[in-house]
Amino acid sequence: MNNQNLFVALRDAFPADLDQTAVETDEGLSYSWRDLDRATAMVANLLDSLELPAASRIAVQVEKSVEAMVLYLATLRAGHVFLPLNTAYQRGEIEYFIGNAEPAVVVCSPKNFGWVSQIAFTAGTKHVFTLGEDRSGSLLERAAHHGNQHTPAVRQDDDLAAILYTSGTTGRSKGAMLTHGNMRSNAEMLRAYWQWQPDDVLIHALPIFHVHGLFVAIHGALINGSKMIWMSRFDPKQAIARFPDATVFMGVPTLYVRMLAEPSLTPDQAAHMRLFISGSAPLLIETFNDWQTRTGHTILERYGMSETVMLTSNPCGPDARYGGATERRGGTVGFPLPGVTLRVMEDDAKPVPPGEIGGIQVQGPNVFKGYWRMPEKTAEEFTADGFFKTGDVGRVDERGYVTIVGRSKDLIISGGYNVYPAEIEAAINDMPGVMESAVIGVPHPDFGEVGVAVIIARPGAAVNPDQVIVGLKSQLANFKIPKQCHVVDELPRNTMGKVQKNLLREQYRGAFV
Ligand code: MLC
Ligand code: AMP
Repeated sequence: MNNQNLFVALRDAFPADLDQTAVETDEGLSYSWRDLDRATAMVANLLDSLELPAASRIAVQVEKSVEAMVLYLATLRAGHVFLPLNTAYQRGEIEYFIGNAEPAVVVCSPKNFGWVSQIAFTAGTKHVFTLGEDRSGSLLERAAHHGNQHTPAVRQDDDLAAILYTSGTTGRSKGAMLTHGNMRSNAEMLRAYWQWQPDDVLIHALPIFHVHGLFVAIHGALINGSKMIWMSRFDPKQAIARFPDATVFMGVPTLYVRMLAEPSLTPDQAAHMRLFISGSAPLLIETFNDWQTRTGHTILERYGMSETVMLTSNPCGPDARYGGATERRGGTVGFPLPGVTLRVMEDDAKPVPPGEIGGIQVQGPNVFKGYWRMPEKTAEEFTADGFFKTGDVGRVDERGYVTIVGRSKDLIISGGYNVYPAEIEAAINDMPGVMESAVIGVPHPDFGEVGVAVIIARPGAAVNPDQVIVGLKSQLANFKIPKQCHVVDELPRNTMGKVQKNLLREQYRGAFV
């Protein structure tokens, strides 16, 4: 039977000479393609030895390292389902994800073993391993006893490969179920659309627990047999210093803003680069223009989601579907990718006239299978004719370029991370003395957008904004913490009594810029 396991597609793209360098790290380590093949085999053999049911969830909260990527690939290879977790998540958040996903295996940083293993064992997880960023921990110790040959598990396009938790405007986080077919089709299509070249080298500077760093970047390089320059964390000086050795860079807008602040960013320094890609959050037109001026390169902006991997992209070369268009238009996210159908709808029901604004809906082989164990939520997010409602609001111009103008979901995107105000408000409202709160996103020069909390105290109670921040930090990932907290007498409301967040956004929009 034809094996549609994503790992097989990635492995098939390894270069014939397995001794070439596949990954070079900022610590000066080098991994060959053979190293990746053997290491993924050893970890896959370890997973096989645990005799887990097929498609078990493998939940992973570890610092970025090449071995963490190996664990991801080994999970695919063994036919299980990868569940990446942001290292910023705190106890309550992890408790929810593990309780909801019921992983068979949890892998955490050695320093977190105490509390993470307690949560995992309580939730019924049988195996907890550790993996440090310096290759320490029980995962690799155990894998070292296993063979370095492994036959990939047979998986079909529709089988689950990963679950990515995304928050929502109401209720708890939902696990978006992505299949081998979703990700393979997207990776193969992007390879062609972004015109990956045989000698491309990718600078990998993003975290590997979300779509951008884990799928778009890693799959992009691997499915083209391209080397990666691996940065354990983003440093603008270091990234720019490596431009002469690389050709492709992928980043969220904050990464571009930070590199623009570096005097070393010059056309000469960027001369060897072929392609700069931005996504996960809106790229300001100033950043787009400044990048062009400072480097001579035009950033290619694209748009995607955890639920769909990549949806649209500005052209890399001429796009025959759009009259051979080559222009990368700042402020737009380009064209629907080949195979993706995108439509803009009014009230989720009828198409808007061309150029008009509405809700963006999509369909394609990249669109996820649904939310983990939430059939009602899944049904709510799809239309009767099978389109996924992205929650993004936009328009398509006469030339076919898609522009995102806003979101119907109450969401803040800060430095490329999603922050759902409802989650922060719920945590604030639970604090002593708080009557009500509203969290809004306001412009920020570095993160693009950040959260600001506006709070009303109960009559007679005093709420200390600093205490609110301290309280939130103990419960929530650091990037979710509002950068300012104001205690006020009242919140603006409409006639129905609903808080008018648009007025609050207006009031605080100058807080950081
Ligand atoms: C860090 N901080 C943030 C933040 N990142 N605050 C708001 N938003 C963020 N994104 C805060 C921390 O809480 C901390 O505050 C302080 O900044 C320093 O933390 P740090 O960890 O040292 O920050 P730094 O390393 O500078 O991180 C910034 C960053 C990082 C931009 C490099 O946020 C990042 O890697 N972002 C990329 C996110 C990403 O990959 N998104 C892809 C999603 S996929 P304090 O107070 O604690 O000191 C997706 C789909 C798609 O959206 O289309 O791709
Ligand atoms: P996530 O749930 O983390 O995958 O985030 C997906 C959301 O990020 C999308 O629904 C968009 O709102 C936003 N997004 C991704 N890429 C872009 C982009 N290029 N421009 C504007 N918003 C984007």
